[in-house]
Amino acid sequence: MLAGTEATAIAERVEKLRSLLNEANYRYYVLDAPTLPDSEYDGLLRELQAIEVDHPELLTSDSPTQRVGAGPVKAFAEFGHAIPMLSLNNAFSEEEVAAFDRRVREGLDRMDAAIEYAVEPKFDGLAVALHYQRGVFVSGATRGDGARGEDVSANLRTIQSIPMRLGTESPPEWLEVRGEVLMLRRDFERLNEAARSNGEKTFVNPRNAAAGSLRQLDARITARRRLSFFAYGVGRIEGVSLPESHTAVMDWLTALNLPVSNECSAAIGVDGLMRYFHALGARRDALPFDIDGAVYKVNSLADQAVLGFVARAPRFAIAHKYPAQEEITQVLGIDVQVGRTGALTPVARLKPVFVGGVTVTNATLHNEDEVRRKDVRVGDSVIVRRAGDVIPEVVGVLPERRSMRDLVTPEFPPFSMPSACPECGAPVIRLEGEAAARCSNGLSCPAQRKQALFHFASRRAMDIEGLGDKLVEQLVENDLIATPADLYDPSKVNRESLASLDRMAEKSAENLVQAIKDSRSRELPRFIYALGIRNVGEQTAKDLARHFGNLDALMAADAEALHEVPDVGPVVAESIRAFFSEPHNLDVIERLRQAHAWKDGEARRIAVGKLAGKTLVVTGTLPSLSRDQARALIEAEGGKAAGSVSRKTDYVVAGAEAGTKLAKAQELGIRILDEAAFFELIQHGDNTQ
Ligand code: D41
Repeated sequence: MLAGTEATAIAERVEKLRSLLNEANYRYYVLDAPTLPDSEYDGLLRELQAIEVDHPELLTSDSPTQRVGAGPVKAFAEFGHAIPMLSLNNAFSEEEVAAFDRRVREGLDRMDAAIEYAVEPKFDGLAVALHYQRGVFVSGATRGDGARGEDVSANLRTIQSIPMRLGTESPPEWLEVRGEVLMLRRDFERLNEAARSNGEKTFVNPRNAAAGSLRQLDARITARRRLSFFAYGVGRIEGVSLPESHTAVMDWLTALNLPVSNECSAAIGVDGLMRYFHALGARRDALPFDIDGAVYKVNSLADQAVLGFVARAPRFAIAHKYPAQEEITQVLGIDVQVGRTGALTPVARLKPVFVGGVTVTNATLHNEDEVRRKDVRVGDSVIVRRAGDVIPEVVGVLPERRSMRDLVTPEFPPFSMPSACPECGAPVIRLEGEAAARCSNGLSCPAQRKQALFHFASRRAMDIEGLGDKLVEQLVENDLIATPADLYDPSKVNRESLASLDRMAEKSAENLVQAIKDSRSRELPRFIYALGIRNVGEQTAKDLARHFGNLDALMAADAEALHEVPDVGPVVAESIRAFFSEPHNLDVIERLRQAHAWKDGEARRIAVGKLAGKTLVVTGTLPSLSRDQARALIEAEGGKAAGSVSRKTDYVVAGAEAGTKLAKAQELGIRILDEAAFFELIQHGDNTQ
């Protein structure tokens, strides 16, 4: 036993350390605004750990040292919810939202009123309840079936944004906070990255990763997984009275240091709900976490009480869902497609499934390693994802369904890449360090020839209207054309030869001849892009055209000259050099030159404009300009609008919700402009240097 004064001093130090660490944690994980350097945090934590080891009587369950996770348990204890955790009814359309609003107005007998709603994201995670007794976290549980869940207190303690003590001097006797546990996308990527490099199985999406991590019997594993929590309501409450509205409750929880998403807001009437729904939907892909809809709640708690419940869902709330971005379907077969550059892409043929707003029948499997890693086989049940306008992909298989399948059909072998090109039979090669296996036959492979031609004619390249994939296929298969230059050869492509093709009326033949004519003298950037040089996309094509001014200068450029172009690194430079070393390509270009297929610049473009020679990156949402508009302004002033921040960047124009690009700019000490400063720069140039 210690002498009284010394014991008091130690206890006070422990208290002090805990409150410093809790505060630092809160600032780091909830406010996203760290104030204490990591090294100091670690020092304080170690000091606290040392005292707790020497004085075990001072150890408490809410100590910051307890977040590392307790040892494994055999099973979770059952946890009965004092107040049942209800479920939410869903709406999938504006009509269903309007019907919900009508039922609310009827239920409140205020048919002509515009109702105020609290609006919030529908987090795609797991519902949990956190219990605080006199401000200290005492237990927490999953929702389970709503009446009883699992006691996952030890796991919840490891979630850094969940306070172990509420941020108040006068805590309520009891507070049950309800919310959603999820994994941020960046933490999910990091977790899968680590799993991949260790040859372990990856998670198919952040939701599964969050569920798998929270329900670990060994909380030390949960601690390493980095989960997040957002509050969306309260349950059992004692010793305090709630404010009058849901939004005020959320503000109160915020003041208690609980994490509340800043996407939470209020809206009036169906119009207000729909505006929120669309605005949130537009930002959906840019949010740091997955959501599957928006949740609307009658804001007045008194009105909520009047409305009450039907069955197990409240009448005062509804979840308005976005079209699902992921669905389960079955793999009917795995094809291998040959792309423009000869890359072989395995593609899953799927039982048709409605996902992300369209019916999907094919999904990319990216490359050989991806198929192997996910071990996708014919007959498997798979999760297909289509987010935004991205090509649908297979994110993973549901292995538990494979064992069921094995009972009825024989096992399918693991996928392997063919050794010969499925289109031309040439050997398939895979260079060291490359993910893609390729057909070695170049433009002698009809598939590559078709893709090259299709790309050449595409809208953002030479823009030859009417020359789609079906027509290109016929032209190549009937040996009318083999290269883009043949398009401009009237002895090959003319009204008669075109009209002889299947499903080609005279009028459309005439239109195509005209469209080919119209495509002559396209500007250099389009032409460079149309050539289909590996690793040269639209932006790089623009950069090259701007830098070299004409095609001859580009063709003559050695690696060193190419490196002077912003954003051109060794890989791109090598692709360009390889392309222009190929005799076949030189021959085609010469014929295109004679056909006047493009308009060359006179010489290197003279740098003019307020931003000449400057590289800018636009990130986040600007108050009035769209990102494309900002880019256009930069280019009009002779500047370069780059996609990523590097040491070559001169300015970063940052709007709301700017993320990693802004952080990187700050790290590199790059000048950061808001929209107003950007306008100032465009109008008056940089006056500060
Ligand atoms: O983000 C969510 N997933 C969310 C779920 C939310 N924002 N609010 C919710 N509100 C409720 C009520 C209105 C019943 C308190 C919910 C859920 N419930 C919920 N989560 C899982 C089942 C129900």
